[in-house]
Amino acid sequence: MNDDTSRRRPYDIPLPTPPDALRRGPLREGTFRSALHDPRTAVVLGRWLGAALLTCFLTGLFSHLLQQPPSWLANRLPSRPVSGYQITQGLHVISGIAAIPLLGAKLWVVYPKLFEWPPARSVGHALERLGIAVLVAAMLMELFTGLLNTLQWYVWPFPFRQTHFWVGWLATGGLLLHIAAKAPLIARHWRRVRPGLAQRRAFLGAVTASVAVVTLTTAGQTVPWLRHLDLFAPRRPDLGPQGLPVNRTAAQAGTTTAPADWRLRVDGPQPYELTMDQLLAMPQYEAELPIACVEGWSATARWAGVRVADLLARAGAPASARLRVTSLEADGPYRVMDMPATYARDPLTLLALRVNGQVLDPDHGYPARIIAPNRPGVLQTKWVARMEIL
Ligand SMILES: Nc1nc2c(c(=O)[nH]1)N[C@H]1C(S)=C(S)[C@@H](COP(=O)(O)O)O[C@H]1N2
Ligand SMILES: [Mo]
Repeated sequence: MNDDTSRRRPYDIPLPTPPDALRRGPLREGTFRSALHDPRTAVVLGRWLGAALLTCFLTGLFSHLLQQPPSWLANRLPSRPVSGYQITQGLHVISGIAAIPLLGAKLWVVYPKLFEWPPARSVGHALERLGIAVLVAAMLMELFTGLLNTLQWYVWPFPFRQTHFWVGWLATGGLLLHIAAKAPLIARHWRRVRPGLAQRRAFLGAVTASVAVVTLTTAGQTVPWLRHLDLFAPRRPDLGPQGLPVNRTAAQAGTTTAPADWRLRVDGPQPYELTMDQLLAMPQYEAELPIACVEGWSATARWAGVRVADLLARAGAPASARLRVTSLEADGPYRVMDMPATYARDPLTLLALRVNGQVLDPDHGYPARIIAPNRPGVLQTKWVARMEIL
């Protein structure tokens, strides 16, 4: 045995090459002729795609933490900046949509590698290829479910949020391993070599143009000055009753007519009930706040109503009180919402009774809804019936 083999690590174990008779169709030498199936093009696209996916991952993580914080974090979540979530979730959906043409182009550049010969040179090489299969599957799954979610099209039997969360970790972990495995190759092709390939410039130009088109025609759902270019996004932030879009209508929630004897019930050390007239007799405050839906649209409105902090104080709650809000809705994933203390005591957090100068439309939560700064739209509970100090 020579020194070389004795120092061989397990993943270097060579695998036999299958017989050449199997080398047919795309497996033949020289099947793929385009000069663009090259590492430099893959590296340039990889940089853009990596930046988009990293943005997606970090903003997605933030969104999950705001929606389902672990208990140690719940009371540390910030209620400022007011439009924090509007910006991060806008970025999440914008970078996710931009990643679709980037991933398509990147897969096209590297797909001849699928037909590499021999299929696996060593155990290490086989593992690397397996890792890439998982990475590609996870990314496709992530971008596909995310895109369909922005269209509110839930065509799968599994819960969206949990799946999107865990597959996101899988995709990001796979991406980091891929970058580590390819580090030497990436380093070699990081810098531009002159003269560049005219064909590559044209290809990358076309990819940039596709990214620009899909971004500019959808980002208007959250970026006001792009509103008029918003051709393909499912929502126009200014279309809907009272100039605001609606996700779940009162008809869908079965709350078109609030009961005539509606009262807000507040449970705590000193529980009480208030009629609409009594609520209106309390000090009223205004707040200009966005609704930022996880699906990527957002819209800002002028809300008016009673401070949640005042309602809690009246029930004898301490300033550190957390809150549970329940909707009139009979069922639905957003019927019950928990609110950490930072939001509950923020002077901008309202039990809103009016929007843009009018009584709330049934679709926006009549008789009363929650509106709080820096929170995902799913937690801005409509048709409020009850508040409970936890
Ligand atoms: N009770 C209840 N509140 C709810 C919902 C719901 O389904 N039920 N949907 C939420 C979602 S997903 C969003 S984005 C906002 C949308 O508010 P809007 O319809 O007033 O624009 O309301 C939230 N409040
Ligand atoms: Mo939403």
